[in-house]
Amino acid sequence: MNEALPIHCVALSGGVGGAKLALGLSRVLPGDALTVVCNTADDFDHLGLRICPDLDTVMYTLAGISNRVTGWGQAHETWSFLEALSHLGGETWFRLGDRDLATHVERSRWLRAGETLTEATDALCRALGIAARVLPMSDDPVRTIVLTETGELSFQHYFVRDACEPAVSGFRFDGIDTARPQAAFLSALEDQATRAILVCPSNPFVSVDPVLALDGVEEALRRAAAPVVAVSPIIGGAAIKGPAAKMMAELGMPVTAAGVARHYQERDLLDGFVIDDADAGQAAEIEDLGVPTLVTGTVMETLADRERLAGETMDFARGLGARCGDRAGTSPPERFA
Ligand code: FO1
Repeated sequence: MNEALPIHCVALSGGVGGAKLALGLSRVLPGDALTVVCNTADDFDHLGLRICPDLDTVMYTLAGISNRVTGWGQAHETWSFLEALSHLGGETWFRLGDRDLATHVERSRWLRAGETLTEATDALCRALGIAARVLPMSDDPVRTIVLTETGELSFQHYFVRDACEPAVSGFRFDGIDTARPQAAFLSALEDQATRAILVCPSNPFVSVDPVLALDGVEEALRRAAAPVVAVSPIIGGAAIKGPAAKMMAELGMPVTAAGVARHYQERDLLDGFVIDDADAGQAAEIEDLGVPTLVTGTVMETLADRERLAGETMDFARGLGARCGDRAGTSPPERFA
């Protein structure tokens, strides 16, 4: 990894897989060279508090306080609040730990004071000592509605209360028509200093698609001078965590890394795709989509795994940089020399 080149990276992230790669990126890039844009369509108001799971998973992971077992919430958690709530007959299906609760209370206080979600997130990141810039995809509300065989479900009802059990037939992002992409996010895509735009190994439907659905985002990705590289969340026909594989099967898609590449490439978004060694046999199929493919180890168990995959993905993107100049129809700037 050539440390000399100050590479500004914009990473789109949702869920646990996204946060893992975001951590790797935060370790191989200088603090001010990483912007992590988080899905906010999982957010919901619960017990009078605004809960922002994908922002919190990234913040906790970058701050080194995330719960490695569950993947969400904080480590060394205690549950006195939830216990007391249960005795009062309150809703406890969505488990809020005592430390985690402080984040929801503080964020809700900022929002009630009229601050934007960006400003609240910025304050929380400063308090947690996070060097990378963590942005919500939008300061306007977007809410994923999961269309299932038994009717519509709000995202957290589908994901947590019903444990992803109902078969999905589609998704709707309520608010998407009026929600604006967070301003610094959109300008980072257009910024000449941005040298890589990474789609983390997150759920394509409920973590990445809400971000892409925001007005102007797909267009900005297609127009970007920086290469757009996605890392497959599907390895060997399965997702490491979460319902992505189940959703793909229920939507009648092939549950493969190539299936994910096709999902993004049918919108002409990709300059590169990263798949696991286990799926090396699919590289040709993905290359046939016109998408150069990096085959490497993408399972991130250790911190070293996270750093290695982040470094390899950035190097892969840098190598593609020259190509994206062709895609944009302009000669590639010297920056990737
Ligand atoms: N996921 C669960 O499966 N069960 C929970 O009780 C739960 C609580 C929770 C609390 C705070 C938070 O930020 C996330 C939480 N999650 C829980 C995960 C959350 O539903 C997912 O992380 C995202 O919405 C999808 O990535």
